[in-house]
Amino acid sequence: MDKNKFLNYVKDLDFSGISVTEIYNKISNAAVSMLNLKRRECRYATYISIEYLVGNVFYNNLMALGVLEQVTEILEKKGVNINIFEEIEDAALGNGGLGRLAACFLDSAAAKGYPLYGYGIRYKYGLFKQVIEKGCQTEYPDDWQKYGDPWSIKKEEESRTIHFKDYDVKAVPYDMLIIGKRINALRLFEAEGEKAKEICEYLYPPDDTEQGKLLRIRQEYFLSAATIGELIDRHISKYNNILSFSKYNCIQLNDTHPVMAIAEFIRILTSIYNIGFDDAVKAAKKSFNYTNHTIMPEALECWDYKLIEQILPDIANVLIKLHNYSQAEWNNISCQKDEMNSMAIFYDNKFSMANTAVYIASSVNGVAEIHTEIIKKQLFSAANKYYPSKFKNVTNGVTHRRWLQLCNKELSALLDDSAGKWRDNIHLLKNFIVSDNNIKEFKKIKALKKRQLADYILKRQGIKIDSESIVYCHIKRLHEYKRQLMTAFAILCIYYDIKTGKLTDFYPSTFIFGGKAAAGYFRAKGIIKYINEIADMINNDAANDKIKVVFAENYNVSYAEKIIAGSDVSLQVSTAGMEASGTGNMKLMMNGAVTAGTMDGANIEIVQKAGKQNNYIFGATVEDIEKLVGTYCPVSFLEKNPKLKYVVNTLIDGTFSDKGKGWFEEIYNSLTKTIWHRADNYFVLYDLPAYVETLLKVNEDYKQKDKFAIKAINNIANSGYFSSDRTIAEYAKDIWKIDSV
Ligand code: 26W
Repeated sequence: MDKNKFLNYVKDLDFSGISVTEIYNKISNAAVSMLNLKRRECRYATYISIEYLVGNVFYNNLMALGVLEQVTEILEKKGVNINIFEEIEDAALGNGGLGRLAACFLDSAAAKGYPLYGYGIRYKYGLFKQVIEKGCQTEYPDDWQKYGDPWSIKKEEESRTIHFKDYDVKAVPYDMLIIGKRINALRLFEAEGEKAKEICEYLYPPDDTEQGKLLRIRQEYFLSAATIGELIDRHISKYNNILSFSKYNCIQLNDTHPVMAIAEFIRILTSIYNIGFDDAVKAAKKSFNYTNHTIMPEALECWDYKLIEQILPDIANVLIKLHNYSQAEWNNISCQKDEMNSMAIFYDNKFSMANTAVYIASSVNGVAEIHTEIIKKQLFSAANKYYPSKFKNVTNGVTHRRWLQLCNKELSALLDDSAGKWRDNIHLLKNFIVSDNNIKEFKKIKALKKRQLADYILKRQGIKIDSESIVYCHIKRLHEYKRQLMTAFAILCIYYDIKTGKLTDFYPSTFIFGGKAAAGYFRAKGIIKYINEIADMINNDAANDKIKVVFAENYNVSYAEKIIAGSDVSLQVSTAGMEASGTGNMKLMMNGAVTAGTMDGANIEIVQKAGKQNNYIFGATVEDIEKLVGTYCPVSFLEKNPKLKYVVNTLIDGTFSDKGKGWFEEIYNSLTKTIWHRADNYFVLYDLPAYVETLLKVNEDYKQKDKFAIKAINNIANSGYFSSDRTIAEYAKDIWKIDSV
């Protein structure tokens, strides 16, 4: 079906008596029937990720097909507002950072014509739906398939069997088409079989029990083996020579979750193609690359030998052989014992998935300059010493098609006027200059997006915000290192200064939090409750007309699009050295928010590109923290700051109640006592005074509306670097060696 036939089909649709979901499926199915996925005769890159956070693909795909505007008009003539499909919930097959990045990469690769296919798991339930009940996060299954999945094509005939020691499962592929200059696919495997159900039921099932760990291992192997098996079979059927595999394929491992793909690859070469172990390792070294996304120890997977051996004995054997092989290699280059232990694949009866990846991968990259320096100096310092050419930085990026063109079409239109063909060549954003017209137009557009955001929040949560106020947003997964707690304290500091009359001319402000806490993360859920308690107190204070606090419920890709377009200030306040990169910071920069943040992750590069004078940097740096450790005493720090002490004491003085859950006292203790972490492990109290000062400076500067708009325009003009089009071009050239067709 071609475009005109598709549009005529939509025109002829009779919507009477059918549901939004049915209309959604009819239009999507018709669009998919227009497409066909044909693989090319060229070198491919394969991206393996345990999670993809694709969000609502409907608008994105219609835009990519170039029919979004016509469909919008056709529906309008039929009395249907295309926004009704917002209720089709996001396919949240990811939990945040690295899963959304994977989705951006696939979008950019297709848009720029690179042959990049994604491989993942088709979870029955994606990341839980967050409902805030009495200020607390409650998790509900995200039954995303109840809306149908019209953008995926089931490929039953390409199913394959995956063997565990105790049972087999069938991996059934579904291709979600990724539309751009060329059409690629995200291939998601669904597990079928009587015991298979649990394997693709939930994303990241809890892995604190042995059963949970085994399930996680099964998920990771299921994905790895289905992908590698398919890639090898396809290569053999086309070239009939396993040793030319790396000439036509390269594989990017998205964090450590798919690292068993390396062992599976070697297992197949040695046991099926009778390739010697030495040659199989060499072939693996030419085929795999690894991206590290975090230095948090809890995220660096190490699996007990006995767990792997219990369900995947062959994989355990390969990993042991690989360990011995690597130790021999390191002996030959006279590594010291402690260096060999820090690089060891097998150590303390556990397999280190990160060390396995670092040993085999020909490229190991971090996701922002500072992060890559940290993994070279700390996490993988020995490997960096002996294999320096392996280590690269590829700073993250986000697709500006979703995070600017789709979510802010008004700003995109303004950019069309002054930045030429920026949509296809994002570097042209540099032509978005500061002019009277651009200042005027930008202010109008930001005001409009704020009104739209206010309408969306009112409709979705019944909370009214002042769309003339400054909108600060702190939107990201709840984690202590991201310091949502510090923002909560800063708001209280400002609120109390207004109450006591110390702060008189504070410009009305709205603080929007958004993000989910991992279901088992006790302290993060306590922080959500604390934020909601603060919101209740402040929002219901009749005397207060200066501050509003909103916790965006069930923050997901669609909600993010609205908040990002409507925000003035992007709060990026992680403890320096802990946020590998961040990607929300880039999305907000593209939409004209200034960054109030610490020198961490990609914030550093954002400020480099847009200029310190157009952003607000504060807080301890990585170097400062290295000096502070061992000398910093939060309790005496509080004694010296009575106002901070008053604010922090609201956790335990009855100002707020956590309904007896013990959250608030536990948070208070984490700041003031050394429990399993040192007291105030993330330097929340230490950076708090500077944070409050920064928020007040932003507030003061905002009153000069035109000067503030100039900062925003400079951020937008310098945000092109943070498009995933640039990121993908770097991976394609420096790591994958693939061409855009
Ligand atoms: C919120 C805690 C957390 C930390 C790490 C959840 C999940 C992880 C994953 C294991 C890794 C991950 O998602 N890291 C994030 O990856 C993004 C994309 O590269 C980065 O922008 C984030 O800084 C990083 O935390």
